[in-house]
Order: sequence, then C-alpha cells, then structure tokens
Amino acid sequence: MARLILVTGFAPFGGEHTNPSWEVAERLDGTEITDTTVKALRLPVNCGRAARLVSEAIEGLRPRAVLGLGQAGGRPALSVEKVAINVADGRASREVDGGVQGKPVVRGGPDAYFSRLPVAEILRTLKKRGIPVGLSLSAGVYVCNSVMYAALHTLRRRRDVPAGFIHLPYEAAQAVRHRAAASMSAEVMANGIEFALEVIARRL
Ligand code: PCA
Repeated sequence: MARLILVTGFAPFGGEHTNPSWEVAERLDGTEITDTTVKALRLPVNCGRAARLVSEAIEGLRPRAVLGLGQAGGRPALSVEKVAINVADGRASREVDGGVQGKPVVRGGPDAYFSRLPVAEILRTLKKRGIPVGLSLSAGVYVCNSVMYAALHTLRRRRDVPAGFIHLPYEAAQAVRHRAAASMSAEVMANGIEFALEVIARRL
C-alpha cells in the first residue's frame, strides 16, 4: 500500500470566500514527496465535527504522518505550532478570552500535547529556503487547536507517526479586505509546506 501523508485544510469561515489552508492542501493533493503520497482532506470549521473527521481519517487511512493546516489571519508568516491544548471554544470571536468558556476537545484527555513534527528542522529548512516562518506556542482554542489535539490524541500510542499543525497567513487576495493585513501568495505558502513535508517524509 502507498505510504500516505495526511494533509488537512479547512473550508472558508468568517465571511471569507477562500481558506489558504485548503488552497494549499488541494494543490499538494496526490503529489509524491520522498516516496510518500499526499492525501488532502477538507475539514468543516466546527470544533467537534472537524476533530471527529480527522480522527476517523487517521484510523481509516493509517497515514505515516499527519500535517494539519489552518488560516491564522493577520499572522505575517507560516507558524509551526508547538502545542495543542484540551480546550475547544466553538466561536472564533471568543479566541480573545483564551477559551475560558471552552469545553475539552476530549473529555478526560491530557491538558496538552506537544507537536510530534520535527519542528526545529522544519523552521531551519524553511528559513534557509527563504520562506517566512516562525514558531508559535499557541494554536488558539478554536477549530485548528481541536484538530491538532484530536490528531495527537488519536496517535498517542503510535509515536512513530509524526503529527502536528502549521498555521498560514491570509492569502494575498484576502488581505485586501482586511486593511491590507499581512499576507502571502498561495504559491509561496505551498512551497513552504512542500519543504516541511520533505523534512517530515525524509525521516519516515
Ligand atoms: N483557522 C481557524 C479554524 C479554521 C481555520 O482555518 C483556527 O485557527 O482555529
């Protein structure tokens, strides 16, 4: 059976017509990266449903690695997430509260999981190749955090399967509607994610 890397992206939300995470995942769908094939999965912007779907995909497809992608509008660079917490708040507008009104992603689950991607190597490689990238210590408390947490929880006994999450800035055309917030072209983001997948695949 082909070795798969599962790459998830999201539907548009918050009045947007596109979501860069799906633009990038869709571009990479079916490509071969170091003897692995990218399988893209589009997730709904709903904490419970997205978490369930990513877990089901991991159980059903048995990927060798999992990389979640999501939009973090306003961030200036790709951000490699270090940690997912067991808090889900189903309303993006309440991110500012830090999820104090949130529920657990998994009832009884551990407080947090660290990314199991080679974070430092991804950061080094992307910087070397001229892709703006940084480390993030919070994936938030909205759907992206839920997906990262759910993937790591599903794989908690399969430590040989690297899994984690990278947030993407607005795509250039979206930023026009946000007072020219920081943005990047889908092409540069896709290149960056391809480099990250190469780093991940090389270690499998
Ligand atoms: N970004 C949101 C949810 C979907 C997405 O693309 C987040 O950061 O949680």
